[in-house]
Amino acid sequence: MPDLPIIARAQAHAHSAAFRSPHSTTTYQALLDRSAALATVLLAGQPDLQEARVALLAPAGPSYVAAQWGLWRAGAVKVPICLTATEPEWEYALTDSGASVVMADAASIPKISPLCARLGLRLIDIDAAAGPAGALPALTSSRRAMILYTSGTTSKPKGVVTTHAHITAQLTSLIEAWQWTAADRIPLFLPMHHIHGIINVTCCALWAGATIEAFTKFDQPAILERVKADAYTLFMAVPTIYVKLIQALEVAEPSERSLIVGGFARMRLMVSGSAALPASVHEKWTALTGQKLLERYGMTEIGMAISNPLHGERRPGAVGQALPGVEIRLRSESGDVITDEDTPGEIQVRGPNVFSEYWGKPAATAESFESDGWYRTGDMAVRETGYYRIMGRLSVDIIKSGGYKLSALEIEAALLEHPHIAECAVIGLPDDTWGEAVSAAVVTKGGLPLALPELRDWCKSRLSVYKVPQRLSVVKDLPRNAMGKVMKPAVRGLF
Ligand code: MLC
Ligand code: AMP
Repeated sequence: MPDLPIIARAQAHAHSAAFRSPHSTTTYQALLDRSAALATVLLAGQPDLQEARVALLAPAGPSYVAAQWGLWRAGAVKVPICLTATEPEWEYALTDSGASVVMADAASIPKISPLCARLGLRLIDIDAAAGPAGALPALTSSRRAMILYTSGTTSKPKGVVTTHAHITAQLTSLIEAWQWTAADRIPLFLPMHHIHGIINVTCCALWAGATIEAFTKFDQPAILERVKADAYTLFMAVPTIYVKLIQALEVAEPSERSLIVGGFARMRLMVSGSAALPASVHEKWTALTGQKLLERYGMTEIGMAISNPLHGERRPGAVGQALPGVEIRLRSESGDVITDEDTPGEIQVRGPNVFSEYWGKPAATAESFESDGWYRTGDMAVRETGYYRIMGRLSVDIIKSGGYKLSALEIEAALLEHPHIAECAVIGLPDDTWGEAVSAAVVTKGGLPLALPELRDWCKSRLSVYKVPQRLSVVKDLPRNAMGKVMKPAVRGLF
């Protein structure tokens, strides 16, 4: 039985650098060796973990990848969890996925070990676990590989299940479209519990035999130093990061600015995605650096689906055309497939890249597919002279802040636990930096006072910081319709 495709690809580049930092280089062979040792530790004498769920808590870097490959090679399913999540959020992901093991880097061990003890989970320190590599199971690509938690139209996040075959399809489509090669060098600074960081940057780079420079977060000064030194051929980020980079360039000394701009200008490709890139940001970036950003559209459930071309027109405000192997259609509210240009409809997707199920949620899975098998994204788009342009979402309860997808319902449920809050409505308001800013309109009990700084502090023990409201409006009443339901569009007027 051959190895998993991702492992076979790594073996082909055994002696190349997979990761490079100012202090060290990690070859593909070193990652393969570490992952085989970790797989053996995980197996602990069993022949195959048979899709047991193994949570992964670690920053981007060689340890993360060694653990990812190790658990895959042992036959387990990876459940990456957010480094900065709160304990209740970790607990939800661990219990919902039925994880039996947590793999964490040395720095994360003290943070998660009380929870693992309480839930009775085995905890493995990725940086300490070592030993000889034993026999590993033979695996096929139809095995489940990953459960990624994504917020949506339900209060609690849903686990998106992909197999190794789905991941391979997502990767090969991007490798072909953006012509990744072993000569590519890319910085990795995105969170490692979402596909942008996992699939588009890490897995694509390692599939191609390219080299990654990992940062534990978006460390702008350190990254810009490396940009100046021509360290990268590729750059992938969310729109908020381009907004922040534009702000930094605008205030930089002219000599410093020209060094940074030179580094960006010499890259072979710069990509934006995960949220709408305003045409004005696209155009400003081109004016500053000469680079035309390539905007693409994707989603946890489908990987990347639509992209502007590597060669050809990259149109500001548009996301381009279907990626290789991916089928796209627009469907009207009445259920007709739209064939005309300029008529908006819901984006629906079909192909080997599309996930199989929401973990343990057959009803939610069934609802998200049409009866003819197309996945319903919930995003609206229109096709204009051959290119798709995203128009927004069908649900008002989904917010995108700095590239993170958030559920207004999840945030409302948390706010309702606040002792002063009687009613609330959460919406995303347009924001130049974050795309949308989480904004809460609240009615307090008996008119009790409530201020944003205290509310943010209170929320931070319950919600990841990027979900915490950035704007607050204390009101007497929420706008409700005759049925008593809050009218979210009217909530905007309260700010
Ligand atoms: C950080 N903060 C945020 C935030 N990120 N607030 C709202 N929304 C966010 N996204 C908070 C910080 O905690 C801090 O709060 C304050 O804002 C300022 O922080 P900062 O240091 O300026 O921000 P930074 O840490 O640099 O983070 C910004 C960022 C980050 C853009 C780098 O948000 C990020 O990595 N986003 C990418 C998310 C992502 O990968 N999405 C892809 C999902 S997959 P305080 O209170 O401490 O001041 C997907 C599919 C696809 O969407 O198509 O790719
Ligand atoms: P997630 O569920 O976190 O994977 O986020 C996927 C969602 O991000 C999509 O359903 C879109 O709403 C949004 N998205 C991703 N890329 C783009 C883009 N280029 N333009 C607009 N929205 C995008």
